Amino acid sequence: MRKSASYPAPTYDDVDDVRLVRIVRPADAPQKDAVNVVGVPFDGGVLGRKGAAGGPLAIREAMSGFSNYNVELGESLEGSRVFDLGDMVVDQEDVLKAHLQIEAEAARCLAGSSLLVAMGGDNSLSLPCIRASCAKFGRLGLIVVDSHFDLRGRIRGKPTSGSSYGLAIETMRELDPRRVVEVGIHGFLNSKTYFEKAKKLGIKVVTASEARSKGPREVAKEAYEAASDGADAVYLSVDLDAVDLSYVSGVSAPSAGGIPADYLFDFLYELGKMPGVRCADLVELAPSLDPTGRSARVAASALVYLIAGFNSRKSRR
Ligand SMILES: [Mn+2]
Repeated sequence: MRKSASYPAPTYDDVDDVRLVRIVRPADAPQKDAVNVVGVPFDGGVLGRKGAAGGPLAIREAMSGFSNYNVELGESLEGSRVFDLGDMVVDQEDVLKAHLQIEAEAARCLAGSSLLVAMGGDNSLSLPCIRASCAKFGRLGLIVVDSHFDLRGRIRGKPTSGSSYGLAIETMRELDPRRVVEVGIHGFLNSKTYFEKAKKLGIKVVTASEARSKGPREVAKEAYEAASDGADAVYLSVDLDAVDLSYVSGVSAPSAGGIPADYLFDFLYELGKMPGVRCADLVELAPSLDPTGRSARVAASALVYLIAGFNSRKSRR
């Protein structure tokens, strides 16, 4: 079940500067040759601080400040096909129940979508969305942007915001860990055990410092090559906590030493162009943890860069 999304009306209308929120259209069902976005207001799986249930609404509100043209990229979104399928209605207490609801709804939203973007919500929602993607596409590649490996097992029998990629690899044969790339790992934020687990599984790890020295375009290209090799589709999972806390403090686990916001934007723009990227999530924005609204602006920008990349795809399935 979903409930429809609402966007704040622009404070002004100028025919020579169409606001982005005039371009995003509400839709009951996923639209073809389009980016479809769907909100997942759920934070029942978060290990740390709650607040991510407010993410989808805050991203929509932040988008109301945007125009449709980017001078640096030379990209216009006027006339592009972007649809908002609304917010999933999910159980807020029972993670297992919520994940079943998310998986079923993600499957419905993926049908016919060229690119589906799930706006979280906590990072636990990546697991049911990856499941739905495996069921739809078959062999999956996975590109993750995150400060953390998120390779934990279940805690007290339940998945958490720190277990999505570990449990996805463990439970889905469609997801070969050699097609998994994790970008943005840094700081005193992970254990040696999980790093060794990543290496043993064959996951490609690109630390934040490696990512910075190579640059976003090169890292996006290499990550896509690895993730799409032998895959039917690529899933892109973006935990906003990979971005340095000077830009993004409104997440459960803000990180010092993360990638800059503009790095994430360029990275997502490049991956948005890649035809194999069919499903993405943007998770962990917890607007109540950042009253300045900066984090929500970064999250909304990240979404728009991904959409702009998609818009310049040559072929859209
Ligand atoms: Mn994380």
